[in-house]
Formats: sequence, structure tokens, C-alpha cells
Amino acid sequence: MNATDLRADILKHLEFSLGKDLAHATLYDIRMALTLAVRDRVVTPWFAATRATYAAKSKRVYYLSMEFLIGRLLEDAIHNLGLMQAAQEAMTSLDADFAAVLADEPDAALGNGGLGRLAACFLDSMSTLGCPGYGYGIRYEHGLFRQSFHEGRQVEEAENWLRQRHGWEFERPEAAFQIGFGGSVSEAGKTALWTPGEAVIAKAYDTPTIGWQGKWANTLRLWGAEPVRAFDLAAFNQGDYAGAAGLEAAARTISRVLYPDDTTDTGKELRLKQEFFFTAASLRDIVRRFQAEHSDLRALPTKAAIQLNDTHPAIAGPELVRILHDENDMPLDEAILTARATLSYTNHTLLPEALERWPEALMARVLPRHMQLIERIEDTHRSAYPKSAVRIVEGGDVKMGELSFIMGHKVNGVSALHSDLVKTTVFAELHALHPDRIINQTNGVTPRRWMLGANPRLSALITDTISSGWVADLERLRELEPHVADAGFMAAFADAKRANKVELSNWFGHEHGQSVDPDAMYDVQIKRFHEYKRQHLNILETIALWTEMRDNPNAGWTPRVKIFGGKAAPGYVMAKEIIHLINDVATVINADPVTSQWLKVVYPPNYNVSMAEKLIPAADLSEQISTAGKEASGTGNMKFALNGALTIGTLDGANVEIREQVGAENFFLFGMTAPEVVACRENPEHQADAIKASPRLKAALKLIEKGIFSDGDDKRYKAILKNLRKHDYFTVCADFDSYYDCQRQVDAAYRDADQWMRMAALNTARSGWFSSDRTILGYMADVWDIKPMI
Ligand code: DL6
Repeated sequence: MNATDLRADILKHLEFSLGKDLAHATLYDIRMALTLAVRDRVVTPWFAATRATYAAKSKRVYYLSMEFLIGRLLEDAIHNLGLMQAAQEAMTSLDADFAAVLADEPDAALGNGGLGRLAACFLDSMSTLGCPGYGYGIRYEHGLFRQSFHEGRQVEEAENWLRQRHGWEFERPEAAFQIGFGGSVSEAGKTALWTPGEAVIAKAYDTPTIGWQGKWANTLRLWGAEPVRAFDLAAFNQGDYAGAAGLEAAARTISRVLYPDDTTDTGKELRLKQEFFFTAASLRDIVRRFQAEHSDLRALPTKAAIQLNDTHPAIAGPELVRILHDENDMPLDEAILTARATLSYTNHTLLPEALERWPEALMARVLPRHMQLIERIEDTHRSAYPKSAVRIVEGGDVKMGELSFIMGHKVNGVSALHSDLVKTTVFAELHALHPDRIINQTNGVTPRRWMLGANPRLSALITDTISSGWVADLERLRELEPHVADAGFMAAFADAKRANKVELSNWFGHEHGQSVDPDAMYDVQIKRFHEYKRQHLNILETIALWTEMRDNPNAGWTPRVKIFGGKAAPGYVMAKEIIHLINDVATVINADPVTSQWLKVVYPPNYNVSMAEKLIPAADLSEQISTAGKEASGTGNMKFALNGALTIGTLDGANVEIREQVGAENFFLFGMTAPEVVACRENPEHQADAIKASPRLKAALKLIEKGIFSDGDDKRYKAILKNLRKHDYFTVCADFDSYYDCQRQVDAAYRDADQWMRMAALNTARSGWFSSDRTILGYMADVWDIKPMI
């Protein structure tokens, strides 16, 4: 593809799709015209892939997920289509700043964190591998909230990514289903007739997802909610304009916001409706597609693999049984077996508060037929295993994890450690009944976005050194290993890292008024804020380090920039306090004339996928410091290692496998193991003992208590201090000294710049296993029984 053709298409779209001439085109117009010109080039492979799948009557995978954290799509599509040079030249010829055009695209933040970003990486890998499939989710009008800080506190505002046209999607008015809620159930022979009391329309919006080199494209189909009737004309004619619009507003509420606050009863009901809405619409679509090609629904599992991304779509079990049994007269037992053979479930968390449960009364009111079927599914389980104590409905709640397990033929965890813990903790009893059902599929990340797109300097060096095959076969990065002994390669590797750090420092300067020394170590912790992820352990260590620096200014300190990024759930008070504390500590430390040559704290607000793409390539140190046993996998940890950052981490989630791959000598390990954490908690005084044994920790807590970081306000962080001193479930205190000491080993290692770079390069060379291509091939072989079509 040459730049001249692309330029001509951009101008055509500018004129005919956007109604602008070049002289009056804004940045938005140029970006949209380029988007449409690139999208045109996706359509041909997209149609070809769809036709090939129909022609071969292939089995397809359907990935049902409440979250797809896809971020920006334009640069990714340009890379995948091999259009980078043509796009750059076309933009230059139109006098447009290509970087500014790419940065103009809003981040599609249709997810909270790891679970949603994983789904986005999976879409990329499925298309790259030619695995025929669809992602199914919700087209939220407002994605994850926009974060700002006011006096150090997190402030949330509605995000508005759809304020401008979304250039990638195709609206499908014909692909629409009526989705019901509530109402009543009546007997209809052996089956039942559900008559919903209310209904909305689920309308499809399709985004093609193009794979590497444009060889295959799948579809991300997101459902938007619309009213069955546009508005109440009678009410309107009587002057009740708000009442007339009420129907429409109520319907659209379902796809209005990602994760509405479900601490209230209405919030809970809305969340349950969201889950049913997208799951039911997706199943209708899947069954419709199957029936267009085949007649016998008993063959569904041979043609459709439906993956439940966590329990959010768990209602798929009873809904598929309802479709098969009530609507298609399949005997109930057979319907349950058929649904089970079609469905599989990924568990992403062991945290009890994140394991979904719905009050039985709510389920019965919103989905009365489904509640009956859940009881039938439970009866079937009990009659097959009369001694089993496992209940789906217990204590007045429907437990979605148990429902998903019982209705899935495979259940997987997302790292080796996590899958073992799934077997021994949450699903221990079910695992004993079904020892082959739980398997492991360690997460992965797409190298197209997280190396080729995010880190062009390192990517170019890798391609110059081992040629370009690594992009689709990341294990080939191992070919870099011999080059680690080559001074020329290592100098180029170090240059790439430094240039990324300079670029990040400039960005900090422009965007946040705070540039930082590119020779200092960039120590980065970016992720959702949660006590188990222990951002407070990091900031306590920062306080202790600062104190030591002040006490011993001549100790030859290694300069560091502590970089934080991440959002806290709006209702999670403790996580928001930790954010506030970090910002307060940053204000004091950054203003200290004695230490500011060695220590800075930077916390840019509104962390998102695009910010991660800037921070990760510039990082020297990756903070993966969760309480062992709590982080299911992590995927940020993989992105950092791939981009040549060294990890300081606990033996948690996929850290364990990262350490195995990159070598223990290239990883900074600290802290208790998962069994040690459990044992530690048995001592009710573990936190007091740890504080007593650590004068540094004690002093750091005291500084917070005295109001050193809160303008003398000695009450501001009372809740955090009380939690750490009295409860400390996440064992921050017990791990503190080990973390502090490990950080000093990191300091020493960083001072040997050449050795540090060699360790960094080995991290890159040995991270190929963490490609999401490897993960998807694992699902295809072990769960979905689908072969690549290219
Ligand atoms: O598997 C993706 C991602 C893991 O990498 C993280 O370790 C894990 O915390 C996250 N889990 C969730 C759980 N949400 N729910 N429910 O986001 O999944």
C-alpha cells in the first residue's frame, strides 16, 4: 500500500464522509478520515475471514465479557496492516502531525483493569492466529470514569468517549433482539412459558478486530440498549415531556455506564440486568447463527465454544438451558448437558468480595424463569452427587462461581499458582468431584500493542538484530540472548531505554509540569488501587527511604523516581485514602531541597491504556508487590518484563512464572509466600510484632501520624494507620523489612549500569512465553477444540 493511495482515500473520506475540505479540516476531521481510510482496508480481510468460516462451517469461539479495555485502535490497526510508513507519509503530505492525530483518538475504556485488557489482548491474538470468533460485550456510553486530583484526593467524572463518532464501528440495526426482565412463568406442557414484564432492545455494533499482517479479522460485537417504543406519545401530547422520555431513559440506562455503583439495591438490580442483557443477546445471536447452518441443537457444542470471562456472564448457563429446553423442547437433562459441553469459565479472582452472589429474591424478581432453572440445575447436581455439600443457592444467595463451575465443561485459572489455589480453596469440593475440570491457562499480552506499538525503538533494535519474525512468534526473542554479550547491541539497548525515559520525562513536563531526571531509576507501580496490590507498602518504603536520605545525605544514594498510576473504585474508601496519602507524600518529598536530587514521586492522574503505553517502555523497575495468594495473575508484570524492566515482586500470580522464565538472578524477590501469609495471619499480633521489629516502619508510621504529610493534621490518615496497626489483613507490616532490604539490593544493582542493562535485556529475551498468542493457542487446544484457520 503506498502513501499516495492512502492519501487519496483520506481526502475522499474528508470530503464525502465528513463533509470537509482540507483547508477547513480540524485535527478530529483528519483523524476520522484516516480512521475510515484504514478501516476500509480492514473490511476485505474481515469479509474473507467470515466467508471462509461459513464455507468451512467451522466451530467458532464466543468470548463473553463485561469488559473490553481496548484503548485506542488506530495505531494498532495501522501496524497490523503494515501501513505505518504509508500513514506517516500521507500525514506529512497533508501537513498533519501524525503523533497528534494518533493521540486525538479517545481511549475506549470499556473495562476496569486486567480482566478487560486481557479480553482485548485475546481479540488481537485470536485474529492473529485465525481463530474464528466473536467478542461479545456492552457498548457502554460512558466507560471507566475520568480521574483527577483535588488537593490530593481522587475526583471522578463521567467519561465521554462517544461524544464524537466512534470511527471503527458498524451499527447493525437489523441485528437486534428483545431482551425481557421480570414478569411471570406459566406451565406449558413439560416446559414453561416466561412472559417478561418489561423489555428492552439490544442492538449490535460491530468493530472488526484485525490480526497481524491483516491475514484474518474477527468481530467485537457490543450491544447497546434501546427502548422497545421510542417514547410515550400520549404523555408527550399532554405536556409531560419528562414522563414521555422516561421509557427511553430507563431502557438506555442499561448500557449507560460501566459498573454502576452496586452498593445500593437499585445499583445491584441494574448490574444484574446488564449481565443478563448482554449475555442473553449474545446467546440469541449465537443460536441464530448456528441454526442458519445446522438443524439439530444437540450439535451446538461441536460448532460453538462459549467462554465466560469470569462470572459476569454466568447467567448464560440457565439462559442457554432455557433456550434449549423451553424454546426448543430439548429434554431438561439433555439441555443441561448440551449447555455444559458448550460453556467454559475463566476464574480471575479468589477475593471473596469479588466472587459474585445475587440475592435469591432479586434473581427471582428480575429473572423468574432463570431462578427456577438454577434450582433444577442444582437438583441435577445433587442427584448426581448425593453426598456433595456444594450448593448453588445458599444462605439466600445465588453463587455465580458455583453455577459457572457446574455449567462449564472446563474451568481455568489464569496463572499456575492461581489455578492451584482455585483447586485447593474456592472450588476444592467441586474439584474433588471433577478432578479434570480445572486447568490452567496462564495469561499473556499481545506483542503487537505492548512492544511493536508502544516501544518502537526497542522493536526496531530487535528486528535489526533477529529480523521481524518475533512479532508473531514471541518466543523467538530468545534469539537475542547471545547478543547480550555484544557491547554494540547492549549500547543500543541502553540507548533505546534512555530515549524512552527522556520522552516520558518530557511528557511529564508538558502534561504535569514536572519533568524528572532520565538518569534516575524509573520505579513504576501502575494498576488499580486495592489494598492487596499494596501501593501503601510502596509509599511506606518511600517514606522510610526519604528519612534515611535525610539522616545520611552522604551515603551515595541511587536516584529514583517513584511513579504511580491507577484509579480506585469510587466506593472503595481505603483505596482512595491510599491515593490521597501518596499525593500528600509526593508534595512533601518533591519539595525537599535535601533529597530531591535523589528521590521524586510522580503520580499522573487518569491512568489508562494509552498512559501505560508511555510508562512501560520507560520503566526500569516494575513493582509487583501484592500479598502472595491474592493477585490471580497480573498482566502488567508481563508487559514490563517484555519491555526490559526488572521486577521487584512477591511469589504471587504470574510473577512466579516470570521469575522462572527470566531467571531468579534477574528478578528481585521479597516477602512471604502464599502459605506463609496464611500462617502469618494465624498470629493475631503479626502486625504489632512486625512494627516492633522494624524501627524504620515504626518511624514511617509515626511520621504519618504526626501529620508530616498532612499539614500537621494528625487525624487525616487515622483509618490507614489503624488498619495497619490493628488488622493488616494484607500483611504490609510483616513484609515491610523484606521489601525495604530488597529495594536496597535494587539500588546497588542499578549502580552497575552495564550489569543492570544486561539483566534488563535478558528479561526481554526471555519473556516470549508471555505472548497472548501462546495463551490463545492453549485455550484453542485445551478448552475450545478449535484449529487455526490460517
Ligand atoms: O486475568 C486477568 C486479571 C488478572 O491478571 C489479575 O490478576 C486479576 O486481579 C484480574 N481479576 C479481576 C477480577 N474481577 N472480577 N471479578 O479483574 O484479572
